[in-house]
Amino acid sequence: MKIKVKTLLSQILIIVLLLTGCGRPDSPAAAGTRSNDTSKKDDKGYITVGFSQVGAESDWRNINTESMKDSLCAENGYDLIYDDGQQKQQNQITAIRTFIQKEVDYIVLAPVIEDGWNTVLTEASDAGIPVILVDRMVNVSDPDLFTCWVGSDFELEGRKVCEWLNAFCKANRISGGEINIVNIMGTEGASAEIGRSRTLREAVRQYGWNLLDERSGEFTQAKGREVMSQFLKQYNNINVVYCENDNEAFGAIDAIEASGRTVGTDIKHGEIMVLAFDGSSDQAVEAVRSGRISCIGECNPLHGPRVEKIIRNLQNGITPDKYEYVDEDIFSAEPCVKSITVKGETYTVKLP
Ligand code: GYE
Repeated sequence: MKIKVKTLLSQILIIVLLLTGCGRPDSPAAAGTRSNDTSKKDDKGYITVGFSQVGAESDWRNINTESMKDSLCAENGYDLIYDDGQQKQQNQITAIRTFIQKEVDYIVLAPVIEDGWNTVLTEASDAGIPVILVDRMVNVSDPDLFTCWVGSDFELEGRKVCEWLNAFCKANRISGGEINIVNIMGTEGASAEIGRSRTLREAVRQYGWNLLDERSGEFTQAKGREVMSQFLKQYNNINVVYCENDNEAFGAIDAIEASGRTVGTDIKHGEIMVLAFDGSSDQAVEAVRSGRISCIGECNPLHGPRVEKIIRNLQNGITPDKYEYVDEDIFSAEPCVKSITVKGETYTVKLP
């Protein structure tokens, strides 16, 4: 009899705990919860997200990964499946197919390059899984294959840096024909590479600079160093290097210094000017402040909270903007250029 009372009491306790929601320490916080809930969640109440990241090629990327993991965390109600694509599209396609098999609620994709996504994104769409793009863009036949995109305006970044160089030349009475520039491109076919390279080529035509050569540094420090040492062996008149991210710039600086040259803005007296993008790491901030990198077009990696907000909105039936561009600055310690104007918009040049 005693045992039966005990069993009854424990059954009542279990029912009370279940009704009050206690006794489930692994329950997520209230991300997207609402009464009359039609939003997506797994049995435990978590929103499952598969995130296919490009890789770990740069400081920007590592900060971006941290930001995504911090925002799509268990405390915010997410079960995140993270996959590092190691800069290979095929790995990313495989990851997406695994996410589809696992029936995740959302797929977040940072695509390594723009082309080649039609098939796998059609598979995600057929499975009814929304795809949120972050950072780089895809080039697909039907824009309905993804829900929305959030990232940077890479052409604007490129224009800003080129305008800065043009303003620097004007201020120092350097003619366009005296500029001998090499481009260490990012991963070919990636939105960040396409936008930043395109705007450089436009500025070259517009301002009469000499573009001596362009080669990919794949957004890594090691490749940046390798490409810059090849350039230095091949051309003896380089006075500007346009690096499509910070890490390539660090590698290029190593190569320049190893060849016995110095980096800086005094190109009339043999220095090589280093231009870059991102400005994400302490090392990049230091390089701008000390003048080793003359100008950086900022690229903001902190997309985690933005993606989290998009998912929360979707959970609550709110349609996000199809394209969301983030605001960014331009950094330099060189005092002769205070501001630059691109397409009628003026940007103050800042110290990072
Ligand atoms: O500039 C670079 C990274 O796509 C914006 O990728 C991103 C770029 C960033 O590897 O550092």
